[in-house]
Amino acid sequence: MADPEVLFLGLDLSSQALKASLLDARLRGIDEVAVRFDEDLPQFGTRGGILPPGDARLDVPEAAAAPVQMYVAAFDLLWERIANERGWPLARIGAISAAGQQHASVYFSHGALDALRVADPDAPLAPQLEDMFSRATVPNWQDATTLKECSMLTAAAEQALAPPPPPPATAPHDTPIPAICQATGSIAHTRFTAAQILRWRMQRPEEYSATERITLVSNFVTTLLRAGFCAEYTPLDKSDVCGMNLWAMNESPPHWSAPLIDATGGPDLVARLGDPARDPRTLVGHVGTWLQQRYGLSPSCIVCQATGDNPATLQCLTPRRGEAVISLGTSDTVLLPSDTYVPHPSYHIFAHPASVEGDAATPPYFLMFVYKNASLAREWVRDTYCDGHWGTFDAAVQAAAPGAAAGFYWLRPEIIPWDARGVHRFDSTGTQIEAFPEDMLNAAAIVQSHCLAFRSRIVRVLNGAPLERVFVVGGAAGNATLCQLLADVLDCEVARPRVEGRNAESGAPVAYNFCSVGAAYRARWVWECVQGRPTSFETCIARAREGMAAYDVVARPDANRARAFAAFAPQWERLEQEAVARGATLT
Ligand code: XUL
Repeated sequence: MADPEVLFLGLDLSSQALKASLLDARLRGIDEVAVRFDEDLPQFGTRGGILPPGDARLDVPEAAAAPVQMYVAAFDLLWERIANERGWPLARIGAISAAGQQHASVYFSHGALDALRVADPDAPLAPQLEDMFSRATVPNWQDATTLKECSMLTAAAEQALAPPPPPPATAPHDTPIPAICQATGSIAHTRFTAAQILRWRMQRPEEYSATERITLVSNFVTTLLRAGFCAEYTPLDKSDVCGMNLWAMNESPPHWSAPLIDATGGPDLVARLGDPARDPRTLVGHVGTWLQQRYGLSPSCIVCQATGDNPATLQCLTPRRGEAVISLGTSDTVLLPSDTYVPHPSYHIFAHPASVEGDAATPPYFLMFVYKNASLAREWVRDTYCDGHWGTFDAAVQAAAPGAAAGFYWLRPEIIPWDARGVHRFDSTGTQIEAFPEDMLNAAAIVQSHCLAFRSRIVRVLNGAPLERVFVVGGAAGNATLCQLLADVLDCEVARPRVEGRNAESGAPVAYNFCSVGAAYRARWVWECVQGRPTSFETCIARAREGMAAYDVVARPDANRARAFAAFAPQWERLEQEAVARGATLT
């Protein structure tokens, strides 16, 4: 068992904030601190953490990107707050890991490592690293300026890669799988790193040539943690690398995809990216002398590999086979562990961040489905048809029988189904109608559709295996009506992860950011392994939390309604196809 005095730190560099969670050896939260970019660093002029359209610092006016210097300034401010405002016992931290926004990339110029190695602990990092970056901005996941580059990458893969083998029996093979998706686990996406590198390289070749290393945001954070005498670029993580459209996951062992590397940056891109770490337990190194001398971190404090924010959420909630995570927020996201590599254009498949080759305890992959028309569409229905009140909306949802009305509210072009648009309504016989007889039916129609959309994809991927439990997180997870509907439609238990931890001084519950907590879980696991007690991620986390409930069940399926939804599901799938085929219509 770990020394109870040892503490674990998880960081999360997301679009809007840099957050830190401090956990004890039993993984109870001790405290959380955040630096919010817009409010805490107003000198960078971001909105929602990104530069406003047309800002002179953007390499194209309509890009979504953040100034890289803001992230270094946030790192400085975070440690100031941790050490001087909150007085965390930093010498007791045994291990640190991080999470970073997926796909987003940071560009270090030649000589940057030398600058990191001579970082002066008497000064903050930002002014010392001013000339360290060859690209002034970090492309954000919301960027959509790289459509042309996506087509180029898709064509390059199609031309170079042999026709894909027939999909395995478990694959949902309704759609042809492009070569890039077969190889990298995702079709070419505008926000993925390859398209972002390619556009910038074609537009600013001199900046590309000046680049020594390209990291993702996750290993950018761990690289900063190593600042000082022994600084090194830390490696890309095996899960985060799958969000680049560059990593051939379909090969064993996986490797950089030569045709995609060539199309993106030419063969020397590999040297700029470095060799991704294949084992998540492999130590990155120790915390750098800059942090040791400036804030008193212990020289024995280890830095573990960092991963993407969605993989970190998966680490935090550790769904097992037959369990899923559903995050209900600005977008709705489903994370589903998988034993098989089943790429499909409508979702992403990533390596499971805590999987270790040869250890069957953790499934090797997880799938991610992202639905764009989520809480904003639900709010639109609330405001348009339910007097702007959630109470009215919920009552309407509760009153409606399964399949009473079907509706699709794709206010913005949807991801799943790809590019679906418009608002479409159908009555209980499946006939398309302009408006429901009662406005309130829109509330039932939208949430039934959202839950059925999750169901149809999960059921296809599980291919007969039961779904036992979903963990719900995100803003809408607190809505009991929605949780009950999820339980009825998915025919499984719905649970909310248990928040553990109280602030030592105030006694108040510690806020719980799943990504930074998931990063701290990784730190706890790697630390255990480094002590000479190798174990699987799941076992380590379960042992650390022994005796503590990990979640509360908030809804169980009603058998009659579950049967009715199962009976309605095939018709709903037909209606979804019909709505997609109709394209945009007036609302
Ligand atoms: C995932 C994605 C977003 C970012 C958010 O593919 O683009 O969820 O990870 O930071």
